Amino acid sequence: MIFGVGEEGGSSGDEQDESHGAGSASTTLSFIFDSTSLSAIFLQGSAATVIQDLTLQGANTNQASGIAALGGLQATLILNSVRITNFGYAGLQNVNATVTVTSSTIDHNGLYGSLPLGGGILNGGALTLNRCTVADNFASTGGGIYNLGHLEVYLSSIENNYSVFDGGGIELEGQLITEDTTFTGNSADRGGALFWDASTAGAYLELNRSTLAFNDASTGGGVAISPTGGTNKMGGENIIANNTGGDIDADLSSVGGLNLVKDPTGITNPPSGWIYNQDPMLGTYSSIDGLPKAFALLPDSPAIDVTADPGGFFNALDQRGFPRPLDGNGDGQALYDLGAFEFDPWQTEALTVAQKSSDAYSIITDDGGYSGSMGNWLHSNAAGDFVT
Ligand SMILES: [Ca+2]
Repeated sequence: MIFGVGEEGGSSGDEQDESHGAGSASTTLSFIFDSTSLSAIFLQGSAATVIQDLTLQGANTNQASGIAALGGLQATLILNSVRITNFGYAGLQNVNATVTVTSSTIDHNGLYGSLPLGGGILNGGALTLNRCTVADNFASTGGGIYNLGHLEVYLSSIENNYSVFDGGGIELEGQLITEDTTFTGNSADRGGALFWDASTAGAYLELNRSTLAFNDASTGGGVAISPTGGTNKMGGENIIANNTGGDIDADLSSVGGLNLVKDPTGITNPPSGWIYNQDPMLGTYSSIDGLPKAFALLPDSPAIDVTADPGGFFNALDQRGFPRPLDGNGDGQALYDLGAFEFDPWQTEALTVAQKSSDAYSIITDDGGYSGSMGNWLHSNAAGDFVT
């Protein structure tokens, strides 16, 4: 469903198929272009536009985007529960507008012909992503996102994007605030998850409480920053680990914060007070209720209960929307964990109990020291103990 008062549908492509799913609130529009086109949906002018419950599907047959927005910063576009997939150019081009994207997926774009800047998203305006997945996009630079403007990413997953040159997940040449977000499976020559070209005046990076793991690059599998200096801020409370090509390639002489970096060999002037050379003990990479995926933390992870000062802006929830901070190590202090996931010992115990038996069970937290058989009953010998 598309509504609003902006100019819509100004594409020069041919709309081949429009189907409304029976009994579903979601609509799919499929596009096959017969010539080079800017986009399937073209937004111009200063009006506000809302698009929701819509799938835009290209055919990778030329360099067209799913949506292009160029009405200026006063023009607002809201995308809610939208999927943009299989377009040959960047799935979403925000040339200079103010765009907010919520609960949406941008995937498998950027695969046609001469590769674009920004396979999933090319942003030159003001863009905010909430609970979004940017996955499996392809570009020359900025596999998932190429950001020249102001970009904020919250509670999202940037995964499996590929860039020939820099920035497998995100190429940053503007301003970036990222919180409670996971980068994984992204690949590039420099900066597998994130490459920051810090030469741009006024550019900055605020990366907070995010997990960058299992990305790949020739250098800086997690993060690469070049050149050094300027307003080099980095952010804090992140996990940057298990990336191929080193976790960070940067001179961090002017950087503070607190981060866990498993492989710091690529860091020039490593900041004091960070956690180095420790395995964060990441668990499964999974999602709840279709939300963007996140890595769990295993019990005894060094990322659990690290700090009372979370930094950043919105720090009451982890990537899954669970409250933080929680007391993850049972010492009576609720401290923030590093990364996008807040470890919940109660949930872990519940899962462990559920896996104990397929039969009905009961739990006794104080069995009075009884040592005889109790069948499927799970018991502990001290009041208040968890059953494990
Ligand atoms: Ca905690």
